[in-house]
Amino acid sequence: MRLLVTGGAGFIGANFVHQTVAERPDVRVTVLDALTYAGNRASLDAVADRIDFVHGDIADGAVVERLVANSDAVVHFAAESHNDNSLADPWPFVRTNVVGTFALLQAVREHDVRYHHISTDEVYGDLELDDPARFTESTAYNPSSPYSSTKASSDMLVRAWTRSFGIRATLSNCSNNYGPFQHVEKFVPRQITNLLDGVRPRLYGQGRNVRDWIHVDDHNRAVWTVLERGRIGETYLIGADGEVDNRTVVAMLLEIFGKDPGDFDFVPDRPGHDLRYAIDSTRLRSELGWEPRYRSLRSGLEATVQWYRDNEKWWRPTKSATEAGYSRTGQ
Ligand code: NAD
Ligand code: TDX
Repeated sequence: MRLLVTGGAGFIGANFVHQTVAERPDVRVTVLDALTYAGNRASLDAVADRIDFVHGDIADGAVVERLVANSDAVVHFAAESHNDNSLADPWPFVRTNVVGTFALLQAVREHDVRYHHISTDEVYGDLELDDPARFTESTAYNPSSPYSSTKASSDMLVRAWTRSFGIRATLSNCSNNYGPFQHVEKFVPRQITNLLDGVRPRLYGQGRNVRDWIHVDDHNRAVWTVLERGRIGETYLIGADGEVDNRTVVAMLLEIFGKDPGDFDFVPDRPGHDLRYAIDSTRLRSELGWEPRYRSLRSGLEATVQWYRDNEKWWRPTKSATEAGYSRTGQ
């Protein structure tokens, strides 16, 4: 099988490529990645001689057409992915997430190639902290941020291309991922690398916002499950029952580092900050038999802390520019 992976030099995409190369010798992987600030060639060093890497833009119709024509399936991870950046400058989000997805859809339509679309639970907006509800595949779309609205837009394009043009597509919407190779702008690696640098973790607002954490390897195993056994045209929510508020995550990290639980700072809140995300992944579990392997956030975080300790060479070059960006908003 020839598999085109967009965004394979990013966090989830790189972990997907590692998992695929390790577990599926019959799959020939080609990565298409623009190597934006979020992409890192070094994330693929360990598999470099077992994959093909193309440095290119998913919004470039000619490149996309050529690569899709030579593939049996596409898994589309490439995106602008950070909410805070989307508030400062939304255009790259519209361009990559909407126009880029459009280019891929046109190509898979033209060449009748199987397509799996990676999306987020943020398309559903947020839930109240005390609401017993969780998101399901039939929850109405209600995105809050420029980032989530462009992801919602791309999901809508996929659904329309499936119905109107009969493309062979599936979608998955996953909750917050953590694990190796995540950019230091994101919550978990930002706090881990701060702690490694002797800097106090920084919580937006009151730190009460809840995210539904899943280890990136569990997400990627679910993606393979849907790619192989998902029903064409269907959406599957991916989540591992990992609801925790941000304060608790920081408390766990402080404990792992042997620090006082009060050793953190509150910083200005994110405008429009979604309160809570929560995934009901019953369809994925009961129809396709997927189960997460990481059962405890605490032990998953311990392993992630160890990865950042062991891989300073990977994250150090991006740390100071990322923190300089945050200092502009006092965050
Ligand atoms: P990331 O920002 O770490 O990586 C994105 C990758 O896409 C980078 O390698 C970047 O260079 C590449 N890219 C960006 N624009 C491109 C373009 N125009 N052409 C080609 N490549 C381009 O993102 P991530 O956290 O790995 O997220 C991957 C996907 O998973 C995204 O679609 C995101 O919406 C989705 N998702 C992420 C999470 C999460 O917790 N991180 C949760 C659910 C869904
Ligand atoms: O320093 C911080 N302090 C803090 O309190 C940072 C960077 C974040 N936060 C909060 C904001 C969120 O409530 O932590 C939570 C997680 O923040 P992010 O890592 O920025 O993730 P989030 O906005 O929840 O979105 C993530 O999950 C869904 C990914 O970035 C998206 O790509 C994905 O779709």
